[in-house]
Amino acid sequence: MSNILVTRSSMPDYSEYCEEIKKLWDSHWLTNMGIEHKTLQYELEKYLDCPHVVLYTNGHLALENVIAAMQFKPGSEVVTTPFTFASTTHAIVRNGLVPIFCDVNDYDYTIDVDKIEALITDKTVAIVPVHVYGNICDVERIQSIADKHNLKVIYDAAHAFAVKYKGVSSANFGDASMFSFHATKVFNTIEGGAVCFKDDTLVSIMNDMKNFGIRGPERVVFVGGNAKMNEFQAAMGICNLRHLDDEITKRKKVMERYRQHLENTEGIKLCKERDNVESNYAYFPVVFDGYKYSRNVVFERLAEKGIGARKYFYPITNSFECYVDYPTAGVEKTPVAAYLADRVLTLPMYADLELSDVDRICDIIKR
Ligand code: T4K
Repeated sequence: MSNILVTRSSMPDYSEYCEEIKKLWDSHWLTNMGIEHKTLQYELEKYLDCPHVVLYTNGHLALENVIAAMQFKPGSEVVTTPFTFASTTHAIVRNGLVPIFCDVNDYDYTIDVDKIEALITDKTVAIVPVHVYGNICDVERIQSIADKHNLKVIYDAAHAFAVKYKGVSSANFGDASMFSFHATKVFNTIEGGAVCFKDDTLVSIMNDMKNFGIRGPERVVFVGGNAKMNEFQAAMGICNLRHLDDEITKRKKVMERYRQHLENTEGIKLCKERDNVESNYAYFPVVFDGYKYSRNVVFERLAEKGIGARKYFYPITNSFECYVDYPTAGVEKTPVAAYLADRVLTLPMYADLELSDVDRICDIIKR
């Protein structure tokens, strides 16, 4: 039996991708906002129903750059959560800002909105919440807190591509949202990412950030870097976008099969979904609390059988070695995130995962 990993990149047919990149051999135009880049940007603005989508070479640089674009004073504080991938916290810190870790709720593992205000000081400039696993944060409460305290809201929406809340695309909440188009994501451009927003004035700065601040052959207006998406990445995105809705439908079937097996199992907790959310079924996290085996034992048993579940997200970012000297670090300050990190396992989830494989995975867990 072949190994099953936590996810498997979605790819178009080989011939479809070859057809899409054929024009690159004709033009020899490989990067710097060529035709594929322009087409993908246009397609995504339509798909996400968002006025501005700026493409990036990966999600992390997209997040780092959108935070930089806000031009916060160095040393300012940003309220965020540690139950996330390293990228979220690193993007804040690499901008010279101080992450203030807020706990998550034990319902859908997004930021606990009841705990945000107590963390706000006169140094706070922004909230960077994470739509973890594709679960949409309480965007209404977050916005009202931000409005009250005059803070920016930048969503790490790396997991939430194509998710809608009350019919509104996840690209449209807060001041900006970052998506990751990494190979492991519901929608991929091999590596890639985007910043999405409504504010027209952000367009030029986000473009300057990713292309050296170059505005014309003889004009450089800003000290930007290089974070452009290339034509091969964009071509992959154009192809993958054509099949995305089908992929999400297939993911839904995988999720339903897992739920049939695992729901109402003593000691196993499944993530709850907020009302009015259209999900992308990005991940299938399971929390082992009082189950007959610990998370780590289940992880090892699955691995012995060739099944690569993952401990997303363990360790949490406020326990990383690189943050030990930060006064705001320490898992004891975020007990729910610490509890989850010790108990959660994300099970294999991708569109082409066979339902019989889901049966096998659940059988191993239950035995
Ligand atoms: N914010 C959040 C909340 C994020 O989760 C991420 C990324 C970011 C920001 C930053 O976005 P990017 O800059 O990455 O665009 C993976 C991904 O590398 C990372 O993108 C992702 N989050 C994170 C949650 O997962 P690893 O170290 O677990 O990946 P890896 O290489 O172990 O791959 C996991 C599985 O995916 C493999 O077992 C098989 C499958 N896979 C992997 C690759 C690389 C494929 O099927 N194809 C592939 O090409 O970090």
